[in-house]
Amino acid sequence: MAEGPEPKRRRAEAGDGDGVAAGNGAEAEAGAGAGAGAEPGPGAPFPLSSVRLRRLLRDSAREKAAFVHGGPSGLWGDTDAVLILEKTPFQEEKIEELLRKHTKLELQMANDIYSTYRLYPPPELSEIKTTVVYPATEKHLQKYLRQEVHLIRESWEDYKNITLPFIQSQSFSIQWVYNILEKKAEADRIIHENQDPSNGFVLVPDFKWNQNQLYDLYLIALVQRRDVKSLRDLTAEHLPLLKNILQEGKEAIAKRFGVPGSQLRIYLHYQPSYYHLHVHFTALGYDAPGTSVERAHLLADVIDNLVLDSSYYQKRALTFALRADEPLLKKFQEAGRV
Ligand code: M7G
Repeated sequence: MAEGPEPKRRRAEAGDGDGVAAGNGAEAEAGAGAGAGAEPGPGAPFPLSSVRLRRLLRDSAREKAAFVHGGPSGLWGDTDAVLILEKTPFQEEKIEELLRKHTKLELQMANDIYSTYRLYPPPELSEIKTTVVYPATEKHLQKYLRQEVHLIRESWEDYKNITLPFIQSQSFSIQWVYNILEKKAEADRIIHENQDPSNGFVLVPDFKWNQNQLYDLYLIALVQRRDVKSLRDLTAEHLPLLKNILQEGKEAIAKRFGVPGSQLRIYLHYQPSYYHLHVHFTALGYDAPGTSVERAHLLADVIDNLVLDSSYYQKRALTFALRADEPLLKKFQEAGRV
């Protein structure tokens, strides 16, 4: 990872109890330390302390994260919530402080030159990044539930006959995207903006990244235009837009964070979760979720493919994985395509 300016720390992300809500959309990113019993509504911190655990959807020792199905009680009613609890990466400049200021140290074992300990950090060095989706829909619960997956090979005909009608009836709300484009949410987080209605986009930190360290840098570019759902819609008409994202996105990240374009992985997901075209920018050295070959398509390759053939993505088959109980898998099974 390149050396660069330290990412700016936002107050709410530092866990000071000053929760942030992501506008009026159904999905909000909330800060920690919310007090129980706060009035519900846009901007009110989510009452984390009153959440009852309904189910552990998934946990991951590698990601050091737990995905929890919970429900707040009291004023917030009985609606479902998804909580993502995630231990944050170490920050180099905090390591000495961690060693110096630990509240307790327990020796676990000692053998020859080796010893292991349990070190308990002080509260300010033991942040847990907490993401709240509230109210959460059944689709959110399914998204985070651990399940078997199946690989689909979707032809263009499959897309038109099975996938497109399905996403038109079912897709996730993209209100959060419109909130960003209209500056109703996350306006203070915008890293770069091109306001052209056809070829412009907004670059913001992905809500998976707390911006405290560059190791797991993650930003997304959301296009201004609202008529492009996914990779499948792209033609040569969109080349100026895609080239702007690639070029200006790299420049903005180099300028703000000091990470050069050669250390960025810039890609689209197929299938995405949200059908409003967006591009992921992640640090090359970070094994970000969703970078597997069956989901990630490098933006530079997408551009080259469209230069070669404007209808490339309306011709070729695309592969992706679906979880066992996703309704789209059922549609492919009913059509005899799995
Ligand atoms: P995707 O490929 O549609 O789906 O990417 P995925 O979530 O399965 O990867 C959408 C991206 O948008 C993901 O990287 C999310 O972490 C990110 N994202 C989702 N929401 C609801 C928000 C939000 O409210 N704010 C920001 N900044 N990023 C979000």
